[in-house]
Amino acid sequence: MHIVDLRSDTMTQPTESMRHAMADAEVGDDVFGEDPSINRIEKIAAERMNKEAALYVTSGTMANIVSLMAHCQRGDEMIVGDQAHIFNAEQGGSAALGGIHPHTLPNTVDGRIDLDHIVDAIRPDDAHFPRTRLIVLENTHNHCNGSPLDVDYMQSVGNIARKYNLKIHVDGARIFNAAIALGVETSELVAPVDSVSFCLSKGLAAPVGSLLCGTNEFIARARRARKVLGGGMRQAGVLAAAGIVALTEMVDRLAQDHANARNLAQGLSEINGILIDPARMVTNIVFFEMEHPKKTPADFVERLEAEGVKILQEGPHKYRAVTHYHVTTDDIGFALDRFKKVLSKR
Ligand code: TLP
Repeated sequence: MHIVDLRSDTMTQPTESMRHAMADAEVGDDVFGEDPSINRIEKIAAERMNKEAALYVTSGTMANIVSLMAHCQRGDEMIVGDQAHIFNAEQGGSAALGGIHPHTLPNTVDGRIDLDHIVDAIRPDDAHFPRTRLIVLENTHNHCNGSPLDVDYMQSVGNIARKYNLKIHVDGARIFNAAIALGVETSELVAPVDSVSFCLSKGLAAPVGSLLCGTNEFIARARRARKVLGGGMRQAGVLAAAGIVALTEMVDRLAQDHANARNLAQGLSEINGILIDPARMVTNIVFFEMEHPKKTPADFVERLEAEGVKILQEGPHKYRAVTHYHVTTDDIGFALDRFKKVLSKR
């Protein structure tokens, strides 16, 4: 049976060229700094982001927690959007592992945090308050329709951070999607920030791995945090080898995923009962809701899956579909047909 798996771009499988690169990878003990493939991917990542250094870690979650721990001391506060992955979907690791207090501010529908809200949230020096240390952004913003934050916005937050002596971390799990959607260099997008993490194992199709980039001094602290979290790896170059292919061969094609997502969003907007603003879906993530939730089959997701289309339910009436390397233009037509079929039978 033909399956179109739109649950996440994490469903991507390593490409042939990744599998070959993994088999041929030169490796060493990375805790000793002696894995040539890890050293190479860290160099490539730092260059791509125009930062001094980079650190290879297992996952987006590890990149984020390591970064927060390297920026903040216990009892410090970070300003973070209420829809952020770091706040909602990483087990509260900032508090649980880092002792870092999250100060949440509302995210707008396009993944921003209002600039005035950020300034108002910065704490004065007072023994009652935690110390504001860090601003956290997410680009693209997963739960805000996969929206990219543009260069102007990044610079505006950068200006605030400099004025108040704060640091900025960007959860850039899908930062290349942002750069491609905006038509800018990734390095330009992250120029105003102190650290950026990005994932190899989402739209770029590597099996595992994320990178954290920043100054030499910051990455040295992050390397210590990675070790205490059990993230020191040995001959991990077999993994990095796939990541190098991801960075060199898989970035430019993300534009195709965006085009497919646009078509999916447009098609969904033409189906009776589905609520979506297709103009908002400009990367590979598509969110939609149901106009009449009570009329929606309770087993909507299961019925769709039985028809060969997998999506994720993200709220009582909210659903997510994500395009990626294994979703073709024809698959979008197939998926839209199945949506119509399932919803016409309610
Ligand atoms: N997001 C995943 C899972 O949460 C389900 C997804 O399917 O979207 N930052 C952002 C913005 C993310 O979307 C994710 C993963 C992470 C961090 C965490 O990355 P991993 O899963 O590698 O720890």
